[in-house]
Amino acid sequence: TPHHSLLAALPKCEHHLHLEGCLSPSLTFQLATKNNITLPSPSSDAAYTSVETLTERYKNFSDLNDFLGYYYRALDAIITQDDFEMLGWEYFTTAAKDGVKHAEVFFDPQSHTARGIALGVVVSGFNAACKRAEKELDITSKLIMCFLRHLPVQESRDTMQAAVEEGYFDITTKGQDRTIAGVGLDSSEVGFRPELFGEMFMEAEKMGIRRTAHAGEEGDPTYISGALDTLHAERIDHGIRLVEDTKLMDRVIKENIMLTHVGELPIRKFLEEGVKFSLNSDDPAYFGGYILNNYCAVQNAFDLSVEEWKVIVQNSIQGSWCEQTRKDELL
Ligand code: ES4
Ligand code: ZN
Repeated sequence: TPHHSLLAALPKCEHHLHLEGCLSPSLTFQLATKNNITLPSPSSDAAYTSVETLTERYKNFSDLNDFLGYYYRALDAIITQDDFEMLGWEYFTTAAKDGVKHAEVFFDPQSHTARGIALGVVVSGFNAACKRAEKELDITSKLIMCFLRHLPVQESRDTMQAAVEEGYFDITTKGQDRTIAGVGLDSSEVGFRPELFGEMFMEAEKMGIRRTAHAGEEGDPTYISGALDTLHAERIDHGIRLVEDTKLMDRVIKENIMLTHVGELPIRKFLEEGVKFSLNSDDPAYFGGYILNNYCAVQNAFDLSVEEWKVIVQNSIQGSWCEQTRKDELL
């Protein structure tokens, strides 16, 4: 597109990227072979016949749960600490090419610990990728540990407790080089209300841990207000359905809540009303592209002015959880 190089040069901050969502079909097959893991047989699901058929299937998800089924299944191929570091590195090298300067990235520990992989293996692998990205790519980063809301809340509590006890949060660490700054909430939304996780998030807040939650992606606006009221979410991931509730929209503006990865649909409205949002990669291996692709798609759809892009970029720097000195460098 004509604006590609202009958009590529913008100093981007990413707030909505699932590291597991960077697992491409080719990397899935590659790791499955290396680790001797059997993916579903093509006779049970023809999508697993080849990299090409799986890639094709990824273009036709019917809804969030259809996507999540493939997303969780592919993770079976990831086993070792090096695998996690490689997946993280896959993200950071691509992000660097797209002009990302600071990235706050999600991971889903329960999708791995449920398969018998130690939390420390997951965290250390991703953490290593973060450290390497800072050194070699000039990308600063934070990890956000997400809880899978479709699983029993007790499993999330156990995960939280293990992460605190093992010292993985950057606020609780004792001189170790850790990067987990916050907690999030993801997976199937409808029927798994944010309120279920209220107590946990309040404990996290007391410890000084940052908080965000997927809300209003498929769930109605009460999922957004629930996340603000009971999780004290500092950002809302997606939040597309905020457009349905103007009163809530006023609150989001007043409380300076940033939405992440809103997609194309309500962008013009959010810009006009003054709702802050950032554009992000989300699950690039599944939804056809990294952050720059999404910047370009928005430009193609809305033909935004340079001034409007400036607002988007500045809001995404200000809405980051990095140190003020880093923000000053990027602004
Ligand atoms: C996700 Cl797009 C999306 N929504 C909810 N949970 C997720 N986990 C990974 N991608
Ligand atoms: Zn997401």
